Parts: sequence; C-alpha cells; structure tokens
Amino acid sequence: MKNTALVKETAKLLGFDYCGISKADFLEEEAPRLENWLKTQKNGEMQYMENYFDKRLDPRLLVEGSKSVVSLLLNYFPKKDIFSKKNNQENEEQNNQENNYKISKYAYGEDYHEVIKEKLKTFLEILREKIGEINGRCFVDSAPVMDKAWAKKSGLGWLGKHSNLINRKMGSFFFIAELILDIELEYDSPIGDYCGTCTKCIDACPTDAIVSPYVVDGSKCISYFTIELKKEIPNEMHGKFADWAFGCDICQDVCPWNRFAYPHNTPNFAPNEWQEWQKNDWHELTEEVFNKVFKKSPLKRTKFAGMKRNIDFLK
Ligand code: B12
Ligand code: SF4
Ligand code: SF4
Repeated sequence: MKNTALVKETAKLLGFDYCGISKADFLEEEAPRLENWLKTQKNGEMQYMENYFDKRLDPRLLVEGSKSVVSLLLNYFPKKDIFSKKNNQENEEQNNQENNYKISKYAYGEDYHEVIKEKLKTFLEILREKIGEINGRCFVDSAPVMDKAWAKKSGLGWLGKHSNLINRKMGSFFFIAELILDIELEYDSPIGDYCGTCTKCIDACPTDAIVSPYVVDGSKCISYFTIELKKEIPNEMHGKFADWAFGCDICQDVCPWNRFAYPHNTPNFAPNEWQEWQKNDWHELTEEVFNKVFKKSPLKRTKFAGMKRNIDFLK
C-alpha cells in the first residue's frame, strides 16, 4: 500500500531506527496483566498509571476514528558509556566510574520527550501534505498508551524478562513513540521471545524488582525511587543502589542482546559538561548550577531537591 510505504520512508527520513504498524484495537493480552499489576500496587505512588484504564488498553477510545498505531524506535545508546568499564575498555582512563554517581543512559542529553515531539510533529505534517486531511495524534510516553505493547505487536521486538522491549538488531537502549492515525495501513506481525533460559537481568537487579520473569514491581525499581518517588527513599534500600543516582541501567547492561547496541545518531542526546563530574562535584552542586546544566535534561523532572535527595542517600 502506498501510504504504508510513505509512513516507513518518513520514519527513516526523520531518523527513527525502526518503524512497525499495528491495527488500532483492544489490547486483549495486556488487559488482565495491567489490571493485576495495578491491583497488586506495583505502580507504587505512580498514580497516573491508574488513570484512564480503558483508554490505555484501546487507542480507539483515545483518538477518535483511529485505525492504525505506528510504533517508532529511537536509539539512545551513547558513543561512550560514561559509567561502564566493559563498554569502554579503550577509554578506561577517561572513565570515572569508580568515583562517580551514575546517571541512566537515556538521560545523558536533552529530554527525549521534547526531541521526539518535534520529530513527530514534522511526521504528521509530512503525512498530511502527502495524503491529505488525516486525523492523528503523536505520543511519546505522554499519554495513557502502552508503548512497549504496541511496539511488540508491530514486530519491533519482544518484551524481555526485565520487561523492556528488545530489538534483535539494536538491543534495548531506545525510546518508543507512536502515531495513532485514522487511516488503514498494512500491519506487521509480532516476532518470538528470544530470552531463552537466560536470567541475567533477574539475577543482577539489586533490589529484586523483577519479581518474576517479565514482571517488574515498579515500586521496587531504582528508577522509581530516584525519579518518580516524591518522598524520602525508604531506609531499607540503603546500600542497594550501586551508586545509581538517576534511573538505573543494570538489567539492560547485563542483557546479552545489548551486545548489538550501537551509538545513536541524535546530537541532542549527547551529554554536556556534567560528564566530567565526580562525586565531589555532585556534593557541591548548587541549585543555580543544577538549573543551568540540566535546563533541557530529563533530570529536571526530579528538580534540584530530588537530585540532592538521591545524592545524599548514596553518600
Ligand atoms: C511506568 C513506567 C516505568 C515504571 C514501571 C516500570 C514498568 N516495567 O512498568 C518505572 C519508573 C520503574 C520505569 C523504569 C524504567 N523505564 Co519506564 N516507563 C513506564 C511507562 C510510563 C509505563 C509502563 C507500563 O505501562 N507499565 C505497566 C506494566 C503492567 O507494564 P509492563 O511492566 O510493561 O508489563 C508487561 C509485561 O510485564 C507483560 N507481562 C506481565 N506478565 C507476564 C507474564 C508473561 C508470561 C509474559 C510473557 C509477559 C507478561 O505484560 C505486561 C503488559 O504489557 C512507559 C511509557 C509508556 N507510556 O508506556 C515507560 C517505559 C516503559 N520506560 C522506559 C525506560 C527506558 C525505563 C528505564 C530503562 C529507565 C531507566 N534507565 O531508569 C527503567 C527500566 C526499568 C524496568 N526494568 O522496567 C521505556 C522503555 C523502552 C524499551 N526499550 O522498552 C518506556 C517505554 C518509555 C519510552 N516511551 O521510551 N518505567
Ligand atoms: S532498572 Fe535497575 S532496579 Fe529497576 S528492574 Fe532494572 S536492575 Fe532492577
Ligand atoms: S538479560 Fe536475559 S532474560 Fe533478561 S531480558 Fe536479556 S536475554 Fe532476557
């Protein structure tokens, strides 16, 4: 179909690494899993996960007349993994992993919501120019849409035992975004699960947040404690964070499929001056410097007070 080819070509043109398409429909398989996840309070204090239950499971309730969900992947794997010895053997002296607090790779550069939103807006403009008046909306972790479930349905990967989507050619260090459109397109099919007997992510998680294969208790994840939780981090977590100060990459760093990760192509995701910082620089950080250095960064979500709480917890 002409429109399907146009969508896939436009995705490439705008720098997305992969694009897959699904029929906009009820997420039957996900419904009982999401319900159970919420019932057992695995969302912790992320109350927004309880909102719009029906819309989250059916994009047709979110975008009127929608027929297709276009899933898009954007790589964020950095050229230099600032905190990992393994990935930087040749740069070891530049690496200050021993004397540093760790920041998740997804947060090295500018906030992905902003970067991807711009690309999606252009995407819709191009489609409207070439196809005519279409109703569509763009999403990047910005609404009740199950990003991973749609990307999985569209054949872009499978949900690993750590619950992130893994792509066979790129690993799992990428963002997921969608366009939900009111036009019919050709649909892709899901692929299999390639975790096999591996349990590396489950074994490596320091807070035992992967409570069973494929199920993450959000309320136990370091990412939740350091980014989402507004209160103090519970005392029983002391000594478990392995110096992760904003998010956590452990379950993905140990995943064999991330041997296929390759550096991204998005200049906005490059880290700025903070990459040279060591523990002392974080201890001495003022609100003024924080606001300047992290003005466009995902770290602004925690604000200075949140980041200070995280660093104090790790001291
Ligand atoms: C809430 C949330 C979190 C929470 C909860 C995590 C979670 N797993 O739900 C917290 C704050 C902990 C978190 C952490 C992270 N997150 Co987050 N998060 C989200 C968010 C907003 C919603 C996810 C969701 O719907 N959860 C609800 C539960 C029910 O879904 P689920 O965990 O995927 O559960 C599925 C599986 O468990 C499966 N399942 C359940 N039981 C069973 C049983 C069997 C047998 C099988 C086969 C499957 C299965 O079905 C469930 C439903 O599909 C999405 C954005 C979005 N709008 O989708 C980003 C998102 C998932 N996060 C993302 C990222 C990058 C992260 C971090 C890596 C960030 C970091 N470095 O710190 C970590 C990873 C932690 C981890 N191992 O999951 C990316 C993932 C990209 C990818 N490659 O998959 C997303 C998609 C954002 C984006 N748009 O790019 N996140
Ligand atoms: S991100 Fe870290 S804390 Fe969360 S599940 Fe993965 S290894 Fe565990
Ligand atoms: S570490 Fe192993 S079990 Fe976990 S997601 Fe990767 S392949 Fe699957």
